[in-house]
Amino acid sequence: MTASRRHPSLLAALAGVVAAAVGFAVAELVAAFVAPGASPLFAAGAGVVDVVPAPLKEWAIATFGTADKVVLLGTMGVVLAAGAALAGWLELRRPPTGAVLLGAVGAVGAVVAATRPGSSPAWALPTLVGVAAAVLLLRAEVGTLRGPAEVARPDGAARADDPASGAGPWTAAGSGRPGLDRRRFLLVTGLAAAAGVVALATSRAVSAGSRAVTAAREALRLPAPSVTAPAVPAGADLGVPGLAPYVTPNDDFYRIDTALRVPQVDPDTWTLRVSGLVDEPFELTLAELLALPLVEHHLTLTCVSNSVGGDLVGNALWLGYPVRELLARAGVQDGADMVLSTSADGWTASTPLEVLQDEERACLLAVGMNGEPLPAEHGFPARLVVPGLYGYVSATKWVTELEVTTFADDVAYWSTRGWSERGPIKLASRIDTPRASTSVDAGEVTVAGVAWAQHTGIEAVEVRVDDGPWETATLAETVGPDTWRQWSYAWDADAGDHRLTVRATDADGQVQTSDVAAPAPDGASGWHEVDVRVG
Ligand SMILES: Nc1nc2c(c(=O)[nH]1)N[C@H]1C(S)=C(S)[C@@H](COP(=O)(O)O)O[C@H]1N2
Ligand SMILES: [Mo]
Repeated sequence: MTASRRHPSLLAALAGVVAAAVGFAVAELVAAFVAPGASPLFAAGAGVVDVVPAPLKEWAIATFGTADKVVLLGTMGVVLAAGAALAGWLELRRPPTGAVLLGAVGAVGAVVAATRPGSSPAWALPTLVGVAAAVLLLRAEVGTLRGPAEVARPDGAARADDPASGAGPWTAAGSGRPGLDRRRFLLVTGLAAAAGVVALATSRAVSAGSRAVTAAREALRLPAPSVTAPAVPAGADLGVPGLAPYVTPNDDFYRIDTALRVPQVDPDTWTLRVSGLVDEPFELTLAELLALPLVEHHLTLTCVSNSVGGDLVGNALWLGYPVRELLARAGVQDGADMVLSTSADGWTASTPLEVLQDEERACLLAVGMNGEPLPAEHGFPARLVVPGLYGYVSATKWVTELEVTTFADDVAYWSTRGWSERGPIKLASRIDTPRASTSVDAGEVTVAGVAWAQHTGIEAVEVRVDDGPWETATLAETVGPDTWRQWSYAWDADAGDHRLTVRATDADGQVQTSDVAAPAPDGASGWHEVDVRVG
């Protein structure tokens, strides 16, 4: 007796997993040719992202931070592997139910892939080919497991010598000779797995699209700004260890979006369309955009999902063209009050028209971030940045369209999922050092952090130790009201457990509220507190 005689169920389950994995690899290969976004795991993941209820998504962002995508894909992988194992087992016990199960899941996946925003019917192809491969392989693999013992089954469910069972040519060879089955099984499975690895490697190599975009980005030379940003004053960065730097390096800049795979937008074919309630809709190419007089501006982006004390906030030097000029060129018609911006991957944001038309506000169609073309994750080749509004209602990455419309007529991506349709950034402050739950030596301790009230500006930051009085912190310099501001406070710390609390006051004299609010629906509020032990 071989292992397959004694444990055919286990081997059948393994067969299911291998068949599904090879199917995915084949689908990846087809996707590399059809469209990168059509890769079934990513398309299905994107579909999951869209249907997951908002609270669960918030929980995932809060719990896993920027690892949320890895967790999602990992979870999907585990669920799919379990389903595939079940399909293998079913295929052994009740053929062809396992194959039918695989086919049905694949059909759903194909529909999801083909109906994603920005997809075409062709996007079903990778999944369909992958599923066909998985089904054929599953039948072949499980066929090697069905020996004479199965032939005698009273329900006749699995007659290995019956060609109608579709078990394939290996069955006939294996069925009459116990002992060969297992070797056959391993041969078929091993060959299939090897083919899957080759398919996957080839798909990577063929993913020339993204490599072409990477190369195009590296070759792109940004023009010099016609309006240069004021130099960052030396006193803007206090250089305190543990304190977020005044300007956030691109690699450290937080990333939040719904895209499982970073959209690869070809800068040579990219256009921005300005449409809707305008006299003269028009399209702009990247070459045309780069030929316009560009403006440099420092501004701090913040995500509405940022919790009190959180790090979904970053400050950068942006290079771009004022959106108000684009709107003026198109000629905005009466009655409009909103601009719905759309990205290459079908995401949308609703930004109040008056904000974008404000002469005093540097709302930019940005192409540069800290002196380089936008990194792919941050919207290459072009995105919006708007001082004073949370990213979900303003900062569209990979932007392709600005549609002038009304809040009454159009609703943006997150506003249909429980978030407020308008999102002004709330006044906030954060303690970066000392970190929560750490120990510091008694004596002078530098407490430091950042505070932001984009477009209004920070006027004061105060720190409180335990229930003591509010003490005024020292503010660092800043380039202007659109960025965060560092602060520090020299604390004469005595031994024991202490709680540090921070609050800011904006340039309008508004004191940061102690009212605690969760991020949904329009941003968190409350004071950031840090518990430290002084030893
Ligand atoms: N295309 C697209 N743009 C998007 C998003 C998105 O999901 N898709 N998310 C927005 C949100 S919620 C935020 S906070 C900012 C974050 O920009 P960053 O990733 O460059 O920090 O991008 C905005 N732009
Ligand atoms: Mo966000």
